[in-house]
This record gives sequence, structure tokens and C-alpha cells, in this order.
Amino acid sequence: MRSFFYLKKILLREFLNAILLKKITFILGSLLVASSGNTQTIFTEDFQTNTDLVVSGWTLYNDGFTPNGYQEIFPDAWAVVEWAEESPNIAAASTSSLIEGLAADRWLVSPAISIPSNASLATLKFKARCMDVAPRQDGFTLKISTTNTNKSSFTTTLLTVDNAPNMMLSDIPLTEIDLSPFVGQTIYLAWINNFLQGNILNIDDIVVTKGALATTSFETTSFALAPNPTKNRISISSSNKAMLTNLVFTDANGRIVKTLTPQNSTQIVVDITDLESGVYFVKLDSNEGETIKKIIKN
Ligand SMILES: [Ca+2]
Repeated sequence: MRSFFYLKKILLREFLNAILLKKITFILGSLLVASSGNTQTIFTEDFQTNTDLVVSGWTLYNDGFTPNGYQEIFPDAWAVVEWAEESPNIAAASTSSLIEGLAADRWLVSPAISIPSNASLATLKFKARCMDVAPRQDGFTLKISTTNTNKSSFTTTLLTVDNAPNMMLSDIPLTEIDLSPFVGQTIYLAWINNFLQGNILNIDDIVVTKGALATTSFETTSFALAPNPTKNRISISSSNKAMLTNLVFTDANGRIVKTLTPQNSTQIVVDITDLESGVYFVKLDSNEGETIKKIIKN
């Protein structure tokens, strides 16, 4: 990919006052639930009207290091940049090309995102792109907090990418993350540029949706879990002879605590005596589709 640098322009904060009111109105509007088929958007950020990440509710943490040369456009951990070759698109951007020669530690933390408890599942989609090739092809870590925006609260890692793709943003496939274990919770997402001596990382087109799975089988296949709550064993059975092929149990923080691969059974009894008391989720894969169920361990 050609370099973007000689054509770059960065949005100036001086414009902020003039359009602040309009922007806040837009942001509030973008947080409203928009219906689309059997999924609903509960959070979206494309950075198109976001001239100041902090004013827009994002939290930034910087490493305090000094960017190299032309990357002085990044005095903050992350900025919004309109790359001329991709105009009018605007993306969040961060550099790991630092004079100190140490790994970056630059955090982009989302506003609070509440996933309604009546959702059966939730999904995060976004684009990540690096603006250089190896060995300067930045990667990142995506973490989640269910309490607040403090760095120490991001105890769960959702994704680690060694090298983000080096393509035009319009050609970048959406990265998709299952947030179903966080249904009913308020979450914060942190994209962390932790690359050692890379170039520039971009994040764009963030969308969190809730709803039912798109597969029609989801609506016709149902699984019964009993007893639930349970202290030790739970029986999982399908009502329409759907064959279970894979079960993944996660705790309330999204950590996988148990995985089972039944040999095409319509019913399975799982011993969860070893799990601590609390709320768990089990993702049930079958030959008829997949679904996620909540389990209470007493
Ligand atoms: Ca954008």
C-alpha cells in the first residue's frame, strides 16, 4: 500500500467550538437503538463527526513517550485523522514509532456500552488497519472491563492481533467478537496499541449489536436446561432432535471455564461441580444452529 503520510491532514481542535453542539446531538442520536432485521445496534462509532475523542466520551491513556518525526501529530495516545487518500473517511489513529524505542502503551477506551439483559446475544464488529508492512506492521490488544474505565479494570482480553492488515480501510474485513457473555452488563472496550516500533494503527467502524442469531434454525431449535439453577449436574437436551456438537461454558467475565464436544447427542449431562457459584453462559453448537443459555451455579 502506498504511504499515506505525505497527504495526511489532521482535524484541528480549533474547529471544535463551532460544531460542538451539532456533534453532541449526533452522538446522542447514534447511541439510540436502531433496528435492523433481527439485530439492533446499541453502540456505533465511525469517527466521522468525532473531532475530539475525549469530549466525545472516549478515555485515552498515553505512554508518555515521544513520537518520531512526522508522527508528532500524535501528542495524545489516539487522535482522529482524515487520511486524504481515504477522504472523507475519518478513523481513530495511534502511533508506536517512538523515539524511546520502547513498546507503545496507548489506550483508546470506549464510552460505557450497556447490553440489555433481554438480549440473547451481542456482537462487536470493527475494522483495524496498520499503515505499514512488517516489521512495522502494528498489532494491538482488545480488552474489556465490566466496571469502569480504569486501566486495572480491563482484566479480560478479547483479542490479540500481532499485525493488523495493511490495506485501504474500505477493503478491511470487519473483525467480529462475540460479546454474548456480557449480556445484561455495562461494558467498556479498550483498543491498546502495544506494538514495538511500528508505524500507525487505525481503528474504525465500531458497532455493537444485540439480538438473535441470523440463522433461521435458532428460532426453531430450542434446548432445555435442567435443573437450572443447579449445584452439580445439568442436563441439556434439544426439543427437536438437533444434535449437539460443541459446548463452551464461559463465566460472567467471558473466560472459558469448560469445553465439551459431544458426539452428535441430542442430550448431554454436564457435571459443573468444579465451578464456583455464580452466573455462567453456555454456547450450544448443533447441526441445526447455535444458541447461548445462562446457567446459575449454586
Ligand atoms: Ca470512519
